[in-house]
Amino acid sequence: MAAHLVLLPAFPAMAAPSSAAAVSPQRDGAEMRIGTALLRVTALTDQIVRIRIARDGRFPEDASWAVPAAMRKASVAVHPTEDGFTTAQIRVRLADGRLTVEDLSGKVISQDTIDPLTLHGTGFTLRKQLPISEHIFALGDKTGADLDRRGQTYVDWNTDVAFSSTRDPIYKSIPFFIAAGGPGGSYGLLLDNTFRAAFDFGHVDADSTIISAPDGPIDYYLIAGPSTAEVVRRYTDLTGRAPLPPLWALGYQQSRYSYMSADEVRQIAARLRAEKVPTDAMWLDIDYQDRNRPFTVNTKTFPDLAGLTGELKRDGINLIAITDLHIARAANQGYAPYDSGMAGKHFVRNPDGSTFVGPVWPGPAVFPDFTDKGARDWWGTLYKGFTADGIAGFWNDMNEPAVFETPTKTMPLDTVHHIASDDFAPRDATHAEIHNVFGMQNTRATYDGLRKLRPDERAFVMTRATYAGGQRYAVTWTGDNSSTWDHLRLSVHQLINLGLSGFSWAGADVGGFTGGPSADLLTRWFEIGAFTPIFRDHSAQGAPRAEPWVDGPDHLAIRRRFVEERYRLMPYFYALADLNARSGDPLMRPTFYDYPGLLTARGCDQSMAFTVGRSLLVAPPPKMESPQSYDVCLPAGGWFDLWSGKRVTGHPSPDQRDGDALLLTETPRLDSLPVYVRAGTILPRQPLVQSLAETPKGPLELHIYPGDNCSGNLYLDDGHSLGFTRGAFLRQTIRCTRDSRGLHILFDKREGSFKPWWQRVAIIVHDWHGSAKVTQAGKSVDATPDATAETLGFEIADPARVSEVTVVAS
Ligand code: NBV
Repeated sequence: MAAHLVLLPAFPAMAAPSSAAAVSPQRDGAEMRIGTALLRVTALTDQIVRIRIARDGRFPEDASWAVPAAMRKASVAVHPTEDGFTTAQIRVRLADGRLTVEDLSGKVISQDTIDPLTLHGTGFTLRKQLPISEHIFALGDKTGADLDRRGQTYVDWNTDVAFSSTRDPIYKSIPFFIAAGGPGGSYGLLLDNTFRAAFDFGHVDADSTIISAPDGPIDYYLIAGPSTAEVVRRYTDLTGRAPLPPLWALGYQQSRYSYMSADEVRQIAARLRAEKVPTDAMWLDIDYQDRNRPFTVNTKTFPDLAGLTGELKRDGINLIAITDLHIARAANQGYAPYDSGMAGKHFVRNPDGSTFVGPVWPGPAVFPDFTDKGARDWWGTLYKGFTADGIAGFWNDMNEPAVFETPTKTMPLDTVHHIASDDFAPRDATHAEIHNVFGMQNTRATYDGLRKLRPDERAFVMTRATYAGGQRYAVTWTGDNSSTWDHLRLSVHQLINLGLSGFSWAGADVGGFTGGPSADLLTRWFEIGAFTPIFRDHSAQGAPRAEPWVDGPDHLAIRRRFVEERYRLMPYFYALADLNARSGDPLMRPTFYDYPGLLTARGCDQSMAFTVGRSLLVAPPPKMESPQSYDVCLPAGGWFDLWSGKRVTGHPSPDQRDGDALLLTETPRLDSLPVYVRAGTILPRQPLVQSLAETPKGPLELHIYPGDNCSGNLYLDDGHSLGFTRGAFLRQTIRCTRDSRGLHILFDKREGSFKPWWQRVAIIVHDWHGSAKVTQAGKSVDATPDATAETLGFEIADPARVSEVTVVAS
């Protein structure tokens, strides 16, 4: 049975009367009465409208954890119409008590069903039409058989659970979905309600999207596209963007629950270096602590944490430490987090006013009241010791919050939190309201604390639980997955959907957390993991080891090759990171993000394919264990094989719906992963390093894959400070065009003051046959054709200024 029906059985349902009164125009929207309820639509921008329904005519307070006040206060003037209004981009109709959003040509973007609102007690249900052509995405990393969520029902309730591919709810609640493929294009819907909300996409009723919550405001945002990319960008305008992470966070990261001592950490680090697996971070899980108490160190096994971090740092490895939120209830034992937290009244309370105590890793524990800014500020100060010790980043786990020895896995719903934050009126709130934002506010406290302690450094926080907008404070990972092929497949869908939900920085435990991967599975996971935003190998206590070398030299060699490829592609990844921080475009995307025709492609099994930026298309075997060949859909325009550098030719698809896409038949091989480069890409690469802290030796490489709209981006800064916000960065677009005279490579004006590590740039033109004459500012440049590789290569001085290079066949 659908979860939303299970959730709301206690109240007699009451359909709001559909005979609506007249629409009253407002400067920035319109209002309409529906029985005793009042519906208000406000245009925040020309493509984002906010819909609030006051059940008794009075709106609840205008405050939000997801949408910062400045954005909620934004508005544009609208043009009133008979049944609603228009903005410069969309038309909003409020006829018969139903909300319809159309584009200006009259194509429906989103439309309520008949009788779209039911009020039941404190709860409500909203119904939207789900046209046959619509597919559903985002909603965080919720599980499912497919990337598309259509036909499924989901509940938002942050839950600590070692999940399966059908399990819901799991750790995060991001009540935002994208409907793509409808008549008016893609739209997004954010339900800004922190209670246990439910979403049903055509499961209960094949033609309806049903949204419900047992309590809280009826408050949601509709974001028009028409493209999915525009929806995602606007969603991150609304809820904020993930900040640019430190460069090292893009490198390979090695973790385990747990590396038990400083010596073990040293040994693993030494082995990574000896085996030449490039690495930038290592993680300390709970066993580095004294009796599992957050913000302590077991000084027997980790006698000199500062010494260890310094040593690793000199070797180019950053140390990240877990700091769970459950503070041990350890009175009078010199445990400062407990003593200072109690003194400041910073913990969550029982209804009778006493401090709530629940068992977690340290035994009886107390829980910081993260919705109170005072408690958040106090929490932030707890990082002082670790930042002084040189710990580079922090891991906020268990923040659903997980509580042991209770069937609900969390605290009772009537536990009392205090809200004193943002533009909320100060008040107490029950856990039923706060549960889903608890983890997000935990990461906010950590992030803000780190920003204060190291004001000019980028803060790196990773979280398990979060809510819409949480991308402003932390990166995330998908929690306790299993070492199965099914979970590797699932992880691709989870990471794509997280990217569409604002969480562009996300990873899944490479190899799987529980169970221990087979050699083949771990190898394949490294291959795919190398193209995911956060690339971290992690495994559970008691599970077989999962470091890259565990299955012998042949597997290690393949895994190393993929880690190396990630490092060589770092200039491309970092330029995507910069774009992401400014636009919201995720790094890892569904193929239809940049190639909308692929949304409905049928001639190929697209279920594992994804793009990294617009230029790289990664196409793992859709049936992961099967040796059977499969067809990859390559959108029109031409593609190159990343590994051979050569142009690939596909065959036309027999299915009309595939548009102009070509199909390419691939046969799975464990030692390779099909990755294609869009024709029209200028792909930056760098010489191999073992750590991103190392200065690469040699020239920057620019690989030119000729094609339409040919361009590429460079972005660089010091990789760790906020200097880039003050101009200390390098940003440059490079374009290429072809005409009867040959190929022209144009270096645009460079922005920013940062000086690059390279003095020379090596240019490799792909799909080049024969010799050539290359000139730059009238001077000829030596160029070497390679008949086997079908390339032309030459080197120029760093093109810091606007310049043009011309390549003419000779
Ligand atoms: O801190 C231990 C683990 C951690 O390794 C894992 O990644 C988290 O998802 N943590 C959960 C606590 C309990 C695991 C059984």
